[in-house]
Amino acid sequence: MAMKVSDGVQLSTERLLELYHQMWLVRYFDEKVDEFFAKGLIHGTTHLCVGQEATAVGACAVLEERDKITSTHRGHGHCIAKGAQADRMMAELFGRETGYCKGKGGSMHIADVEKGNLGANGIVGGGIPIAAGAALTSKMKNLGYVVLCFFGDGASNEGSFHEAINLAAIWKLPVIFFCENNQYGMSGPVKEMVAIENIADRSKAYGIPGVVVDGNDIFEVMKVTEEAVRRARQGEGPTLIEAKTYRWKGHSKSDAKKYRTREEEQQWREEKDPIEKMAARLIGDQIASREQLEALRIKAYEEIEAAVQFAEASPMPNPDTITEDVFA
Ligand SMILES: Cc1ncc(C[n+]2csc(CCOP(=O)(O)OP(=O)(O)O)c2C)c(N)n1
Ligand SMILES: [Mg+2]
Repeated sequence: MAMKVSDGVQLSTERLLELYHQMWLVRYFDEKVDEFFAKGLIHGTTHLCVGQEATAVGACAVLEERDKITSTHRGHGHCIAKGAQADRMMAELFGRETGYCKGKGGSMHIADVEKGNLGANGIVGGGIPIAAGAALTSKMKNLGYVVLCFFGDGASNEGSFHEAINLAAIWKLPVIFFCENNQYGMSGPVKEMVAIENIADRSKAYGIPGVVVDGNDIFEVMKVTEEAVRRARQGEGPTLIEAKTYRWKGHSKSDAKKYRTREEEQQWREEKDPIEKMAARLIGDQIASREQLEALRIKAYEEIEAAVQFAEASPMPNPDTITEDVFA
């Protein structure tokens, strides 16, 4: 069986189930990170994307392996969705030698260039010009890949956003600007930080298409992203996508969330859970049974448990290597 998501996207049952499993991998990865932070076993800081699984998984689902992404400070989901190994990611967060940066970088420095992930970024809006630059390389060298740039609602107020989007527009670069509007930038509600209803409308100022999508509906995310990827690949230039979603957890490790209500959180969790939304569609369209989906959830849970075990069993970096891989 297969499901037609749009004119451009037709997915086999196998692929749909793979994506469902990936959504749970993203959720359990960040739930585990939350747990270990609370126990003091992970140091530094981290930003969790629980509740935002459909943007990461849906957007990356319509990319090819050769395509690239740039990520953010809230990037674990992007990483997993672009093919990173959960065990090496977890090891990085635990500061172990087997991690993506040999344990020296942590959450906001994970990159996986082999899979086309140009990296997380601790600088809000920092990935946007990098994405435009990588897209310029693709165009000038005729390499055929497109670049999908993840960034937040807060980042869309940075100068880097406006400068990069303008260059990408005039040069018709193969880039997709994918804004994950999770309603807040730290404690700032987007409604108080942006004077227009939709961030996607900023596209008009640059002469490119802008589209608003339900970021908690993976099928809608795939549909609009596929169209943006098609345009980019055919030399028609960038698209600005704004996916409306919600982060279930606080901004970072210590956040009393005084800037929003528990009722609002409950509403997003109970009525708009992206994983449950996908499950309902798969069951409704008779692609899968509830039991099949449960088995995939459990499989993902076990894989994340194994990732934790791998991280815990891995050695700490040798202190003699402290100056290696460091740029001065
Ligand atoms: C240039 C810069 N300014 C400020 C910060 C501090 N900071 C870290 S995350 C964040 C909020 C970003 O909000 P948004 O882009 O909406 O992403 P979200 O955290 O909601 O995923 C801020 C202000 C930073 N890291 N870099
Ligand atoms: Mg935000």
